[in-house]
Amino acid sequence: MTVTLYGVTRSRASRIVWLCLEAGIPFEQVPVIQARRIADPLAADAPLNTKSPRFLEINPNGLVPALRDGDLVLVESLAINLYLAKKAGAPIGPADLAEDGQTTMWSFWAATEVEPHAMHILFHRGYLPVAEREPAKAEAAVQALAPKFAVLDAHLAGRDWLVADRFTVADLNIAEVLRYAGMAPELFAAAPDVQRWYDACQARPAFLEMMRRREAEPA
Ligand SMILES: N[C@@H](CCC(=O)N[C@@H](CS)C(=O)NCC(=O)O)C(=O)O
Repeated sequence: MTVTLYGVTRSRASRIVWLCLEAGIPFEQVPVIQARRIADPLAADAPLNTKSPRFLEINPNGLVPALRDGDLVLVESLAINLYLAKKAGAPIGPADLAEDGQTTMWSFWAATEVEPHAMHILFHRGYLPVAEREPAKAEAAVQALAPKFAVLDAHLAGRDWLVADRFTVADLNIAEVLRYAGMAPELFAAAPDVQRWYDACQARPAFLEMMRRREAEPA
């Protein structure tokens, strides 16, 4: 059955687009845009956005992505991907309980240990107008992420993928979170096995198609 994805691809909805393309899950995309990208999100002619009452009924947190699968509504991008991967089953999803534990573990690791710092790098090295950037915040985030990259690098030494010997939702979720740290090339340079694995993730046709769709959207 077709699932409905709420969120433009220039958001964390990218993660769900990649997963659906990778797993061959049919999806309809409702391009809910971030309210902060609109001058007056509540104006009568504003596009559907994260502050629109119609979207807040779906996700009262006012954040994209959200997913509808029949009567089920889910929010939180990495949890949505874990759900869809289990629905699709192996190879993208876990083949057994141990793999389920590992894919969940790595996804929580990315959400709690990596993403907050990666967001500082993204905002203070690229996203914010130059006058609003605080280089010290980006530098502190790089310092905080260096040991996390070292952990990932050690895990990937001699391995192609994070869990089992195939590309799974764990690789996809972690690669998407690390993309937000992309403006800190020094982290990748110090972790060659992370760089090798990251390049392999981003060479996948489903990733390239997701990026093509993302770049086709207005900036
Ligand atoms: N932990 C949430 C974070 C979702 C989130 O922060 N989404 C951003 C877009 S990537 C958003 O909707 N922001 C609303 C806005 O900026 O107006 C998840 O992973 O789904």
